[in-house]
Amino acid sequence: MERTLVLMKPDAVQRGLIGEIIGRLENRGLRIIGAKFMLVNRELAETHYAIHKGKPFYKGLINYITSSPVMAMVWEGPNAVAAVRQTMGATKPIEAAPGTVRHDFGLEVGRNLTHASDTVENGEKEVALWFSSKELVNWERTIDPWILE
Ligand code: D4T
Repeated sequence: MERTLVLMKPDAVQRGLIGEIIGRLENRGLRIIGAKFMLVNRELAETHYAIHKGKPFYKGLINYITSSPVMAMVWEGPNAVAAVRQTMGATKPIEAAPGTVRHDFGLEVGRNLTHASDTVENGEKEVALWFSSKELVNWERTIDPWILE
């Protein structure tokens, strides 16, 4: 079972879209196993986005993610990484398919509402960066046999 880190970025929180976006992930059958509403400090932001250091958009990206609270979550399911990326849509909202979060609620890449891990390996790393093992909840969902084969 894969795990993926999902962030509702500050714009999603400010715009009151947390419930809408969580609803889409729940409707798909993904299972939430951790969540916290938090301010992101610069150290965490810089570690999370280390791969983008030096790029022209890096400073704006760090300022954006630290500007206001985020809702950080861990979601689990078969192919959870690809499934969540598909639900969120392409990084640039203008390239995101209709029906995806970024298409339906976004216009600009610097306000693209969510983050979702892009590979299984990064999913594991990012979950470990954002959550301690104590913050992840092991629970059984009674409807799973009707969602998972
Ligand atoms: P995140 O990591 O925020 O989920 O976005 P993606 O995984 O979809 O895309 P990414 O890593 O390529 O980009 C990280 C982050 O940087 C912002 N960005 C990106 C930007 O402001 N301008 C740009 O040209 C690019 C490529 C948006 C997402």
